[in-house]
Amino acid sequence: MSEQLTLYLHKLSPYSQKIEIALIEANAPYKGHHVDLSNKPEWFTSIVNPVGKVPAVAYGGPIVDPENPSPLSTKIAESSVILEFLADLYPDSGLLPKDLVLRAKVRFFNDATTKHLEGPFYDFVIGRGSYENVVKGIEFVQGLLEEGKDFAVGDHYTIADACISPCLARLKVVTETDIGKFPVGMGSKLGEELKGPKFTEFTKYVDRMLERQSLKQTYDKEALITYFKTVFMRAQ
Ligand SMILES: N[C@@H](CCC(=O)N[C@@H](CS)C(=O)NCC(=O)O)C(=O)O
Repeated sequence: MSEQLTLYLHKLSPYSQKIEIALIEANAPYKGHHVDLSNKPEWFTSIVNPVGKVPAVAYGGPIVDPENPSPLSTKIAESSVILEFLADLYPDSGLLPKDLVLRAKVRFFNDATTKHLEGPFYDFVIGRGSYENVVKGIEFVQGLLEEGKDFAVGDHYTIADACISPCLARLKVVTETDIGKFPVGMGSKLGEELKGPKFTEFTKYVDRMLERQSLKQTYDKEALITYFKTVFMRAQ
């Protein structure tokens, strides 16, 4: 039996959401604790994650108040590291396939989607990236998807799906609402482009991922839209 696991998270953080999704997909018990990033508690940076970012995990040790973390638990940060840790902790969950080639494919998918889609997309949303790079990223990801398969890699849900899903949810919001610091209309234009025949495989994959219970359970679309409106309000 695994030991206690406390996940320090922020409800609007896509990186935190990757971890919550993976935990739910693995049917793993955990305690989620929300960290106020606008007023970070001292104990969080001094004991849990010196970098001050969520997600972070405290694993093992006694069961304690999350705001008073035990020195006996192991603290782990960085969503990519935590995803792999969960896959190792729950080897029967299928979060990482047993087959070595498929495992490598999962890791490549995560590396590629982070670099080619997540990075360019978040840059685009904050007004520092280009539309073309987002489209290239989508093309790249689509190129990794195998026709007729439901998941990113192989025949099961893996950390590859968990890793990309929060970004897909935000892509959907941006294309539906046109909220972002890019020039007016570019978000909607991307939405229209994604409806075309060129991106059928990608769009079908997005729809499948957004239908997962683990995604729905960890994602408050209205709260995200409200947050995006506040943060990415364009100058008039
Ligand atoms: N590379 C990190 C990124 C984590 C990250 O940027 N988290 C943001 C929330 S989405 C954060 O905690 N920001 C607070 C801060 O930087 O002060 C990961 O994958 O875990």
